[in-house]
Amino acid sequence: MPKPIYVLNGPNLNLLGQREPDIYGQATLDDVRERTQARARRYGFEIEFRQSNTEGEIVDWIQEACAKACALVINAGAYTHTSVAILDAILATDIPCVEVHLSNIFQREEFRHHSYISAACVGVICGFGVKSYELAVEALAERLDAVEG
Ligand code: CA2
Repeated sequence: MPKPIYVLNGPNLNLLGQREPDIYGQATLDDVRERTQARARRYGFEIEFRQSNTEGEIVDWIQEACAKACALVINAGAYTHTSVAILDAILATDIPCVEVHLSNIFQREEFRHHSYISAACVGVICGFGVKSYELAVEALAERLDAVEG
């Protein structure tokens, strides 16, 4: 059994489905978990899905993922645009990381156009709602299969 793919979610994503459905859609974070899990299983992977409103906790989980996960998917929420600590944590791992966003951050306010963490990621997927997570897991699963045969 391969190590799981860690799927980490940042601040306020626990509110999904309850507020701002015009931007983030109707799906709840539980729906995101279920759809991402189902997609990963198709490729023979399990996921470890978490959400935190605390920057330090996310850093701790990235460090944990380095030892316990085969890959990382991260929606760092607003920390995407502010956090050198999360960038450094991802840079310190040797597992592939994909940055995801529900919304198309480039269609939104200027301050959302810059991501600190993209530089540490193998790819970035945004604008497809929950599907962004499914696409990330799919891309990682295919990449891991290609690397490990
Ligand atoms: O589009 C994304 O996935 C974001 O990472 C979401 C973040 C935002 O700061 C990024 O710029 C783009 C915000 C997550 C907040 O989620 C909410 C969900 C429902 C209601 C209120 C906030």
